[in-house]
Amino acid sequence: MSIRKDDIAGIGSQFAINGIFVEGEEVQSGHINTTYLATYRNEDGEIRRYIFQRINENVFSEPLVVMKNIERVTNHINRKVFRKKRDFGGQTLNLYPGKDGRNCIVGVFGGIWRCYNYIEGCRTYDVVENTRQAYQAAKAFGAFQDLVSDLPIEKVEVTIPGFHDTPRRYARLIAAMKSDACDRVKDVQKEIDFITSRESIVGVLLDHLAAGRLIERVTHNDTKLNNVMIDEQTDEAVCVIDLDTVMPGLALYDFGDLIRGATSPVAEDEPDTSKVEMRLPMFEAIVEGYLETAASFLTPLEIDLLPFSAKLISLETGIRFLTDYLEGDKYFRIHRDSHNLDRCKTQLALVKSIEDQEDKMLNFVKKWQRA
Ligand code: GN1
Ligand code: MG
Repeated sequence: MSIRKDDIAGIGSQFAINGIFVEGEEVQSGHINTTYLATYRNEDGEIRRYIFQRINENVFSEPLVVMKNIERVTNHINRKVFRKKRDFGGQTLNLYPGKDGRNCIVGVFGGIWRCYNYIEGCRTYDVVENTRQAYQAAKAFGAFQDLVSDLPIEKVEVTIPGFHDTPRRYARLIAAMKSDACDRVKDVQKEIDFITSRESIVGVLLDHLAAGRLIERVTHNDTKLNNVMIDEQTDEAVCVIDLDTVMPGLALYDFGDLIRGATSPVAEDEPDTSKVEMRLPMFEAIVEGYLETAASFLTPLEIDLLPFSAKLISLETGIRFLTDYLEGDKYFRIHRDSHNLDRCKTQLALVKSIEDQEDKMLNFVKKWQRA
């Protein structure tokens, strides 16, 4: 889909926002939705910026349910934040309604669009630069889980069934491998062997859930480092974004995804996997940040499983990238040939790096538990 400046202005004209449209540009981030940053000038000359986002209906087959979840969660968080006068640096995520009062509009090419405030003075990072950022991001996601911990779970609907069902992801990879629709299996035998030799771990968390040892909570489900807005001046996490996958889930998948996304010195699609590494100081900073805000509601078993969760979701994400590669790159947006394969390889390298350090990771968590 290519979209012109006029189209962006046209989308904006359907939302209940003030001012004159100045400019709009695409934000090249995220693998799923299409995002634009739009600038407006109010009558008094004040500049206001907004995010317009088109929901990917290939991924979210029920965009209106996604919007209902987001509305509930942002309302819940904003009510609490205002009541307690607590606000991570002064900004929270708000939905701007359409002029008809609904939480989204039908815009160009029939797509479903929503409008958020732009979180000013902040930026996102694809690669973590220091332990402070890692700590801050983890603290923000822990705080997010804490803020929604009293939102009844039935108020949030499942928008992508089996999203973090690792056994199901694994089964889909095996099916993709068998059908080999794009004749690519021959190039990825090493990756397939790596994954299949770890089949025994894919069900561990869901088995605990089925046995009643873990419970579902309202979780974010996509706690990548670049889904948290970080203050450019202070490096403090200001606000968690990308609420599309907020659903009932396991807190552990959120924690693990933080380790996956904020411990390696290179990006998720780095072609040279020898550079991929789960760096222990980043892990420790994430544990400390996360537990600062999440320890009050986590169970001892959840805390024990923190290191394992990092390994599992890295494997799961590797499985998802490889499946998409074998199926012809239909899910994750790619920017080059073999992009999904490169992404898969970094995930598997991360799994290996975590395995090599799992004892040390566990020791750190145990030390924290005893303190
Ligand atoms: C996708 O949209 P984005 O880039 O924040 C994906 C996540 C993956 C992530 C991997 C709805 O997130 O599950 O972990 O890519 N989101 C969806 O980078 O599938
Ligand atoms: Mg995102």
